[in-house]
Amino acid sequence: METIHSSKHVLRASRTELHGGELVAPFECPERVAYVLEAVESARLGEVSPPDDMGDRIVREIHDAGYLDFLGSAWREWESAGYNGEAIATVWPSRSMPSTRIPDDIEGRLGYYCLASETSISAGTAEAAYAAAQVALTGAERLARGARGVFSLCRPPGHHASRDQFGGYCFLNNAALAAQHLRGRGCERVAILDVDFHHGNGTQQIFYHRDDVLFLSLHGDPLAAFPHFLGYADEQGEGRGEGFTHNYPLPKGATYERWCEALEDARKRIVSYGADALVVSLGVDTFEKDPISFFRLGSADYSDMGRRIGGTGMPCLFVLEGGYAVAEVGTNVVNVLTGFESTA
Ligand code: 5XA
Ligand code: ZN
Repeated sequence: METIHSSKHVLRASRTELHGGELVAPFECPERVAYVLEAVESARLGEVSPPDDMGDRIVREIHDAGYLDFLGSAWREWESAGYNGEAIATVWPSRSMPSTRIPDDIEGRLGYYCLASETSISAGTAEAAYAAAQVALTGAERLARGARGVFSLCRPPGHHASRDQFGGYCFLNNAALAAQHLRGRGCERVAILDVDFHHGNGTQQIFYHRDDVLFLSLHGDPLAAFPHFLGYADEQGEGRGEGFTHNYPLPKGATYERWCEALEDARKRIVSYGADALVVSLGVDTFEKDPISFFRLGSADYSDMGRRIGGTGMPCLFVLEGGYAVAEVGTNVVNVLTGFESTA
């Protein structure tokens, strides 16, 4: 299996994350990619290639123009405002002031375009996010040209990024971009299976009214886990999209056995939908040693997960999302990919 990777991911190297009331070194760090690449190489998974320049057309189809302008200038504006730290949102248009007005000032714009304050914007963030988008789009193009499986080693991740908001370490929604590209390249129906520990709220929002992209997410119950405000089982899509979103919130301490019951249901739905291609939002923060999550999957479970995904018989693009037990992230990701390969 080919891996698409951009060295520009290192441009996303923020110093701060707001976690437990403290500014800590971010869990989502460049070292994650080094471990994944090392595992890809030692498993001889296949060639590692840089992304092609796929342009910004699809990025503009999925994301709001004002949001993209904001991402492009936020760091510059923050610096010129004279602040010393990284750009962290502190005020939002919330339930008691539900404004759609977009302020001029950077503090106000940050709040308007942010959905969770753990994620700071730092120098190089927009460039790294754009490179990750190209990694996803290139992977999708490889699939459109006939590859059975491709791995887009995206960083920063994407599944929390909505049409016009960043947060949860995500800025551009890599999996959504890949699905949209596949739609334009002749796939009538695309499914997105999100196996990250956290609900893919951004992906859900982007496709919530559409019937040409089926979205399924297995995740920690939002009553107890980030992103808290989306990802419940009764969210099933709206309008034309009704019945094309499926959420599987799972309890604290869920084992692979329990997790797999949800995967099997999702798999049946993907097969009966008749997707032409499957995009997997591949987070491995479901791992038992993950520092910010609460499932109990072990390293060997990821091989089985890959085999089951391969069992759908569909061409599959794996897009990296979360996973913060840094030393084991590579092994767990590559176990999924080799499991999938074993079903060829
Ligand atoms: O998949 N999403 C993540 O891993 C980010 C979670 C952020 C929690 N504050
Ligand atoms: Zn996650």
